[in-house]
Amino acid sequence: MKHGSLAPSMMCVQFAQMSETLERFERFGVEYLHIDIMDGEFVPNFALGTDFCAQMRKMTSIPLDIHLMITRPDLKLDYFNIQPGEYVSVHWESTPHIQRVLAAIRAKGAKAMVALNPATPICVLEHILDSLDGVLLMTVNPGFAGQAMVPGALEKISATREYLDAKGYSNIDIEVDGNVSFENAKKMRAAGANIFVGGSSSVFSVKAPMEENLAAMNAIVGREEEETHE
Ligand code: S6P
Ligand code: MG
Repeated sequence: MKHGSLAPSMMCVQFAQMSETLERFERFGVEYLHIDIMDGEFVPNFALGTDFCAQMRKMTSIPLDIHLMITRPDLKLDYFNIQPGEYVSVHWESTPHIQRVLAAIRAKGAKAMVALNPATPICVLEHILDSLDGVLLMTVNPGFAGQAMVPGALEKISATREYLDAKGYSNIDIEVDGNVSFENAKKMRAAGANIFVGGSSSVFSVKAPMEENLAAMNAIVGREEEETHE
């Protein structure tokens, strides 16, 4: 099985420890920084924004994985100065023009992903398969860190992987976001996920030092120790 990728959720970072944290991520081969953008409308919370993305690009070469939890992302994409090689997820529920915004993301040289809330069925993928680099499956209702995985999340991951493979789209990534704990991540990987958002239940868990959390997640997603350490 091809190894998976880890994308720590930056809304969980201790801002006072930003430099050390990014240095650790680079040392442990973290592949993406997951940036939660919330507008207080699509989700009942505010989180990171455009300036935070700009700061991260200055501080590290790890590509951003921008998760837009905002209404009408098709009208706001240009706010984000999206760079080639970044991942950008837009919620299927957030715009009547999902294909248009996915195409606009690709036109910037970025990877286009559709995000699905837990209750959104996977049949909505049918007519956008050619426009997708990935599917972000929410395994909690979006808005907050620290929630429990919703019932049926693992079955939805398996069903999505089977659906994509059956349609001939094995290349489309499946990212999982929400309570990707050490225990859940193993099950999510077995179900077919390959990008793992690490938040308060794994990378940023206070139960162990961050180095231990990163090493444990790297092992779970299938990255070899020697591949990631200096
Ligand atoms: C939730 C957001 C997520 C969280 C992540 C936190 O709306 O999209 O990216 O930051 O779920 O992880 P955890 O382990 O606290 O659930
Ligand atoms: Mg997220």
